[in-house]
Amino acid sequence: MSKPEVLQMGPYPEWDQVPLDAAYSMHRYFEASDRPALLAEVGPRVRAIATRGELGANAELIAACSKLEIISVYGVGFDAVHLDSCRKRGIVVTNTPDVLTKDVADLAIAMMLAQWRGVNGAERWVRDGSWAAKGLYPLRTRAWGKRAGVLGLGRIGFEVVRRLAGFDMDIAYSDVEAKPHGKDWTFIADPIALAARSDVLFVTLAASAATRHIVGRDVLEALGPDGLLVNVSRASNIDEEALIAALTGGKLGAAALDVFEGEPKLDPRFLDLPNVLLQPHHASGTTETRKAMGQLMRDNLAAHFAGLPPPTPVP
Ligand code: 8YV
Repeated sequence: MSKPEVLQMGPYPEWDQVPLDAAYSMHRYFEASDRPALLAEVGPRVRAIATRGELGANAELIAACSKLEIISVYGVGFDAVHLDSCRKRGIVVTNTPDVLTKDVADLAIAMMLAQWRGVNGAERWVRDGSWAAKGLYPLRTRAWGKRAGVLGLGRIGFEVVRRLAGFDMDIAYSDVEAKPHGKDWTFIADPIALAARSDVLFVTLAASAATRHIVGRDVLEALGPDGLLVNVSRASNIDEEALIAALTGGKLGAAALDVFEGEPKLDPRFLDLPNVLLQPHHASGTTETRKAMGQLMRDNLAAHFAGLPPPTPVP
């Protein structure tokens, strides 16, 4: 029997690519010099799209694949997949939740510590000879005991909060409603009020049209000139224009960002801001987690083509 044809939106590590190539006829969309021509040729035969969280699959692409049955996302976020098209045509969408949660939370905490304790600058201080030439590194901000706000108490937000509790922090969160698993922390429905009582605000919301720019000027200014914003969710949750304005105008103290509009080509103004920590969307980027994500993405495809329900369909 011929192998199912799969359109591949981006590269995967070899440990995923080899089994994918063995089980399916993979068409590498991201490598095609003429993508529309590739789509016109293979689109009508493609039964699955294998994609990544940040790449998704847009309406045009889905429309070009008339026999599409499943979109398997390597990542927890499926905001870049055009869900309406999928719903209308009964296309299954799967993602890789849970396996990456703790890594994303770890990086969020690392970013907070790096900013408050000046880890990158202190390292440069040693390397460039400033320690020997100028003496002690300028004092930084204490992390433990601070007031933390978490915007979105889903799986990742919950793991961030658990870690923050180890820093003896006063913790509050916002979500659409108070969560049973959030009973030990203060629920504040309004993101502006949450920001106003926080020294650090973590954005851990699953992105959707409803959350677009939920962190706008009001939230940023409520966080204030001494506040720190940490984003490990999606860039669309933050109004980047407002963020750059707040950071340059002294209305917001600092930011630590793992995600950007138009990434990897981020707004060049970020590169000139000394009060921003920039990360290359790698919150899930550990070998252990990426292997688990790849396995789960392949398990979803394999179950579907075996006529079984995939393990992690999106709701
Ligand atoms: C990416 C992510 O999928 O989980 C998500 O939603 O955005 C990430 O884990 C990862 O960078 C691989 O592309």
